Amino acid sequence: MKLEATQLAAQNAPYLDTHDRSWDILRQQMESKGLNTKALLQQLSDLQIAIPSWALGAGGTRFGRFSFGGEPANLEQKIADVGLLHALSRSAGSISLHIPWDIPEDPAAIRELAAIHELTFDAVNSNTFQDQPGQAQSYKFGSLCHHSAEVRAQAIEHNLEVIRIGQTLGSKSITVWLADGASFPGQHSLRGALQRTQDSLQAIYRDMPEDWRMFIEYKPYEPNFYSTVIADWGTSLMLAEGCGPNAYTLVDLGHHLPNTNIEQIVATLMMKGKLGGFHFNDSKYGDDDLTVGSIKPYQLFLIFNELVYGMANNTANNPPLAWMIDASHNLKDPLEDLLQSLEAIRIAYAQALLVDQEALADAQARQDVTEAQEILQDAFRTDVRPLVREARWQDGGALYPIQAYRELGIREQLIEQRGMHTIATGL
Ligand SMILES: [Mn+2]
Repeated sequence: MKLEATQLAAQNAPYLDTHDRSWDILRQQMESKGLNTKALLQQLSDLQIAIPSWALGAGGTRFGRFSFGGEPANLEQKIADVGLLHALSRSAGSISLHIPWDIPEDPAAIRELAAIHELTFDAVNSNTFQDQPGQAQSYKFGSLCHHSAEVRAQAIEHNLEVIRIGQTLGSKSITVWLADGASFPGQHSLRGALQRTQDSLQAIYRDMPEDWRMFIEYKPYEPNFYSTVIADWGTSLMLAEGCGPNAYTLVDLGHHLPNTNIEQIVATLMMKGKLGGFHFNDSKYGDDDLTVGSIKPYQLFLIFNELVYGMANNTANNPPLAWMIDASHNLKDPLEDLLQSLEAIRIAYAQALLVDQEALADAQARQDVTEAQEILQDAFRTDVRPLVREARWQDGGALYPIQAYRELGIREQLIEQRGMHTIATGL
């Protein structure tokens, strides 16, 4: 199913007046502060977030999974779902594939289908945290870190295979996330496991095409509960530097111990030009994979503030970032949940763009702590939703994406086409 521009225009029509009034007020406010609203609209329009192919069905926990009607049953339907998200939000212009869950059988046809939905292929993701049917070696005790050279060789080859599949679709980067670790002290040599992981990553990097980038994701715990081999950003950065200039650290918001200062990690990595990618979600306690902005919107804003600062002061040539939503939806309609995440990301970005960086630097130089806080909070407390809406509307999207999704009866149509009991591949 594909949304047509005329359908969205008709859907927007009754709400245009109300939107225009709120946009006029905000635009005048911003312009009186000397902000260039045209430039802001363009910056918002340029921020495109990848949707992972595993996020379109209902997620689950280790206690159970409750399916959702009309889930996409194959890659073609997943692309159609991302196409719907992009048509409504104009901010989900790419898809991130997980291999082997979504191996394209006919890459040319898949590329063509993606193009119809105005989508490109972002980073591909490897999987050595599960065993696949027919696989010779098991990853039960690790993959790239494994004691056995045969297991490591199989895991290295899998990553290279993922890169080859990505090449057929026009991807230019691979994200490596490892579940490798130990659940009990003494289970493996901490140093030995790290050394083997470094050697394995270097082997993948050596065979990676020159125009590709490798993103190394970290996570402090889970599924192993005593130690994760790549536990934190420092370890990831060290491994990336050990691989070479095209290897970068990837920050997943949920992959930190509680209360970690993630914005500081962003600032540090961008200072070194080594922040490659970003996985968005939100959490209260651990890797909860909740909707972006649902728990800690101020933290998300502070992170975007560092990203905006880093992009504007890019002395270390940090490349453009690969943005992706990495959340799970146990309760909500996955598409509605993703629309909420996309909106939260654009809102935080818009708020960060409002920060008066000059005034902030001046307040910092004068040690005026109160004023510095006022500057940040003034931006954060601005209701930027009319700005985000205007950018989306100018790009041909829905003024109110979730409302449009519901009024157009999209889930009902998907259930009618696909049935109540389809299950999307993924965890
Ligand atoms: Mn992630």
